[in-house]
Amino acid sequence: MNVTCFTDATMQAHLDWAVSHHVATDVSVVIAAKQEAPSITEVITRTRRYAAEVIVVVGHSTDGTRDLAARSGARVLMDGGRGKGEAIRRAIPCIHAPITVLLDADGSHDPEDIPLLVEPILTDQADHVSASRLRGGSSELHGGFDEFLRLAGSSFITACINWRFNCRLSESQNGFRAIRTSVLRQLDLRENVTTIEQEMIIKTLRRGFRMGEVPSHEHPRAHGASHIRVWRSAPRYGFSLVKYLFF
Ligand SMILES: Nc1nc2c(ncn2[C@@H]2O[C@H](COP(=O)(O)OP(=O)(O)O)[C@@H](O)[C@H]2O)c(=O)[nH]1
Ligand SMILES: [Mg+2]
Repeated sequence: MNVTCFTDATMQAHLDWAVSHHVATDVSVVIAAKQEAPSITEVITRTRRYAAEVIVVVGHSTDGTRDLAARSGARVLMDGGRGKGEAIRRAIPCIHAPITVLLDADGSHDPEDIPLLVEPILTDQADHVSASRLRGGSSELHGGFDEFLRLAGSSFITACINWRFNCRLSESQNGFRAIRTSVLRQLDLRENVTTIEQEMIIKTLRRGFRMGEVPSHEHPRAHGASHIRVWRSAPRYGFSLVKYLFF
C-alpha cells in the first residue's frame, strides 16, 4: 500500500515554509489549454507565484488563447491536435524544474493549492500527488446524467486501481497533480486524450513509486463547456484501464 492522504495539521504547518523556500523555484507548471481565452490570463497570473516556469500547451484555438498565454508570461507550445493527453506529452521534454504540476486552464483548479500538492514531494513522502475532488469537493461532478456517468465511471476505475494495487485512492481522474519530473519522464505516457490521468496514476503505482492525495476543490469551469464527450470517451477509458492495469 503506497498511497497516503496528506491532510493532517502537521502538513498545513509546513506550507508557508514550502512556499517561501522551494515551491517557486522547484516547480514547472504545465497547462493544457484549448479555447480558454476568457480564463487563461487569470490562471497563468495566479500560477506564476508558485512556479519557476509556466508552460501552456495550446490547442489550435481560434479565440486568442495562444497570444494571451504568451503575453501573460508563459512559454507557449502547440499541441498536435489529438487531445489533452498529447498536449501534456508534448510538454514533458521541455520541463526544466524537478517538480511538475499539471493544472487546467478553465479556472476549475486553484493555483493556490500548488504548495499543498508539492509539499509531500519536497519532504520526500511521495513522488506523485493528485488533487482529490472526492476529498476537497467538486462543483462540477454532480447534477446531470453526464455528471452521474462521469462520477460513477470514475469511482469504478478508482476501485479497480485500488483493488489491483491494494491501495485506497479516492479518485483517479483529476487533472490537477504534482509529480517529480524524473518520474514523469519514466512513465512513458502514451494516451492522447484525458485517459492520460489514469495512465499516470496506474504507471506510477506499477513502477513502485509513491502516490499521495490532497484535498482540493474543483470549481465550475469559468466559461463555455467541457471538451470531454463522456459517452464517446467511455470505451477508451475501459480499454486503457485494462491495458495499463494488466499488460
Ligand atoms: N492543448 C489542449 N488542451 C485541451 C484539449 N482538450 C482539453 N484541453 C484542456 O484540458 C483541460 C481540461 O479540459 P475540460 O474540457 O475542462 O475537461 P473536464 O475538466 O474534464 O470537463 C482544459 O484546460 C482544456 O482547455 C486539447 O485537445 N488540447
Ligand atoms: Mg474542466
